Amino acid sequence: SIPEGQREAWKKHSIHGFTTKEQFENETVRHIETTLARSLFNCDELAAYSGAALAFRDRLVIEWNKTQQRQTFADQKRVYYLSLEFLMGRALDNAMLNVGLKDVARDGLKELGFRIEDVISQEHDAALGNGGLGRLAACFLDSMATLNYPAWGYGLRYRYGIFKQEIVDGYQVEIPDYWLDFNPWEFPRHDITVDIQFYGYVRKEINEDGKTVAIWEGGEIVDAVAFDVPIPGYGTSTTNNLRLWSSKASKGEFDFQKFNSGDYEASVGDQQRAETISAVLYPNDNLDRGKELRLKQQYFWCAASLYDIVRRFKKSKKPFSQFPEKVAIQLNDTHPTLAIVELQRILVDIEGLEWSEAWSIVQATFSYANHTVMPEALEKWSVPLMQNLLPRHLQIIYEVNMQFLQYVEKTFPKDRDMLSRVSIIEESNPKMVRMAYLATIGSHKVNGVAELHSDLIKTTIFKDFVTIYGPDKFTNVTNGITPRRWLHQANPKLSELIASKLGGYDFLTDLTKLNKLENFLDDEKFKKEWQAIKYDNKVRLARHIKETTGVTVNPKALFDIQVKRIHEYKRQQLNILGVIHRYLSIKAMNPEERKKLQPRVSIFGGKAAPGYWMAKTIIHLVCSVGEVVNNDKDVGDLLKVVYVEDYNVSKAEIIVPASDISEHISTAGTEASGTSNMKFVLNGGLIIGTCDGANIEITREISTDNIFLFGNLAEDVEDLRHAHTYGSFRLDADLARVFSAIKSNMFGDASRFSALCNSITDHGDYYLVSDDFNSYIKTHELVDEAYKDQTAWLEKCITSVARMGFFSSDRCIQEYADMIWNIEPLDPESS
Ligand code: Z2T
Repeated sequence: SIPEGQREAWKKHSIHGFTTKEQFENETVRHIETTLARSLFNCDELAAYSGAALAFRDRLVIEWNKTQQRQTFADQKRVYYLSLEFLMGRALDNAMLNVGLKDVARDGLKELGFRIEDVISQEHDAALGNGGLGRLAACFLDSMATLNYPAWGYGLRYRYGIFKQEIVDGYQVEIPDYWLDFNPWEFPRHDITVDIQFYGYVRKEINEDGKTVAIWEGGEIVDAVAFDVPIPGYGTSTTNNLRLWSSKASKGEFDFQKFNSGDYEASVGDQQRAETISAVLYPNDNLDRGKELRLKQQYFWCAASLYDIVRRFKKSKKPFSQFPEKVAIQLNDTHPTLAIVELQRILVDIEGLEWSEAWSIVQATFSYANHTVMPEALEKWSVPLMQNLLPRHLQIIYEVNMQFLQYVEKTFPKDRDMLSRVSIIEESNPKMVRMAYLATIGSHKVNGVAELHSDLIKTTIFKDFVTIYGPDKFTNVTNGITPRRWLHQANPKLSELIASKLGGYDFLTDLTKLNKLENFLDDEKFKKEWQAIKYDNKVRLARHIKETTGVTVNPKALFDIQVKRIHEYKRQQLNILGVIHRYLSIKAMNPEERKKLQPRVSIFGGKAAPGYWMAKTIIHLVCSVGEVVNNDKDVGDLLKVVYVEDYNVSKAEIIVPASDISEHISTAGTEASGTSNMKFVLNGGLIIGTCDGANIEITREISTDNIFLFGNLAEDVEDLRHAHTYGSFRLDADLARVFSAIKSNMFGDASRFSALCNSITDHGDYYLVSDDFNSYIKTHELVDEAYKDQTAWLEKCITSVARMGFFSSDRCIQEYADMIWNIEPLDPESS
């Protein structure tokens, strides 16, 4: 650090960041003219965005540095949130709001000749995630910073995020998402580079103390380079760090030797192979494909993060026995489970701790959140694959397993099958490592993400582990969303209206304060304003739909929205088959009957995993139905069907505030939580949904009067499926009529949809589309009926918003901090 004598000079020049409009304009123009080398003659909206982003970045960096110093000095326990996905979306708007200078920026940009909305929309989404799991991680970062927790995120810096989706002739086309062209929000830390080893072999050696030690040698080294992203809290100066690792060929390695020996091409090849590790996000949501490169990504990221965490701890000179008092590591699903093995390896092989002492430290450090019970999503790695890539880690896994099984055998001597059921190693061909079991055994707490889901994991995938460890190891933390992005940022007018009634914006940091809105249910002016805001939001979405699809939709119609990843379990097929049913009904009506109908716009959006053919077929069916319905003169405004291309976080900020009703209609017991359900209700839309995931708790909070529930219950799903496979499958009569229409080529060549239809009619209807069809249709009729009474509808919406306080990610992080991580906030004002 700088010697005492020179510190005055430093302090004199230390940057403080702008607070006034004047200063903001000054900083923005300075960045445009110098950092970007542009001028007022060639400053377009992108340049204006870049300048404004750099001005705000400067402000964030100042608080970020202070926060890191404060946290180091305070020497409190920190939490590290390990996630392979962080679905951040745009940063500028969020930074403006969180530091409380959006109005300043709006006025400043206006004076410089720009509309703030146009400037904000120049930014490319940071889309390092697939869906709910990645977006949850982003909401958690926002809440951890807002609540002043000393917390770091660790992830991978993918060169390509989730692909961009184009719809071409009604089919999904994937375009690579190269997003790093201009990213002012990341700071390369070339000085923070970690060597990561792969392959090789393990040698046993007797050391000076006569102890046998394992030495992992040979193989290859790849460098992990840190890139840091500042995470500002809302209304606090706390600015936490998200560290993303990027892969690079190691300088000291053989590529260099090849280079020197003249084999330039081979050296470039090695370079590229190393960079491949962090090149691309795997585009699957709720599916495990077991690819070697994915395992490499996981180890690369876990090893770099663990090295970093252990290095930081060692600086404190404390004994490792105190590690769990200073470090909590949260695993976002099983993707980072190798971190458990890596910490055990560091403690035993490198730091020389006894196995059992090390293992106690590991268990006390880690906790694991499960996000699905769907068998095809549970991670398993082939033993031969792991043996080759991570020979020492496989040995450690076998040792952990042996000790665990010995304990189980001793404790439950009568249950002969228990051992094979709970073994980390599945005795298949090839053998497989069951990552969810390893994560459970290596953690002190395991949680599900909504009550139903947490109950389900205890009775299904982790049933035996509840017997072994007792029920207290398993807990529930119901998911939440950040009200900053999902109310204040996405729906500024509604946020402002609420603030005007509640006397300020305190509800943004204590969402339960929304309950006071129920006092205004008789306030006619308030209700009119509320309604007008919803209408404006629908106009905004209608404009977006017109611009991107060419379809004209009437904002006075009921907007019915289903946007989420396309998956059979989420049942977009149920939705579109229901839309076809509606279309056929309209066609069968006379003009008098049609007049009585409630006009609707059915809006779909979401990406299908590139290899998921059934999901792609569902997209094609939606687009094909839209083609026919939208051009049918008989139908007009009564029904429109729209597919919104490339659904992502920034699109969600336009779509979510514009819904009248949204669809959360998964087969009961399949959607662990769902989080968009919370976003829609918080923005004054109602829900049609199944008794699944967080829908159940939303219902409990807002009451059954304010939600449209339908369908079979989770407890009955198994029996229904069983009945299907034993020949009692009955195709619903309305659904049969829909299938006949499809088969008549009404929506184009029916052969394109046969696999989809057959999955229901001939292959067991695993997701119970037919079982739930009638109840779904009937419930949509109730929706139409209810929407006719606009006053009552509006009151349902307002009442629901008032009761959504529970679903803030602040509440959720509070629960993790108190019950799982055992960490305290560090208030920047009180130190
Ligand atoms: C994912 O987005 C979710 C679960 C996964 O299990 C994987 C991915 Cl990529 C391995 C989702 C759940 O489907 C959803 O219900 C939940 O709300 C979300 O995670 C966050 O918990």
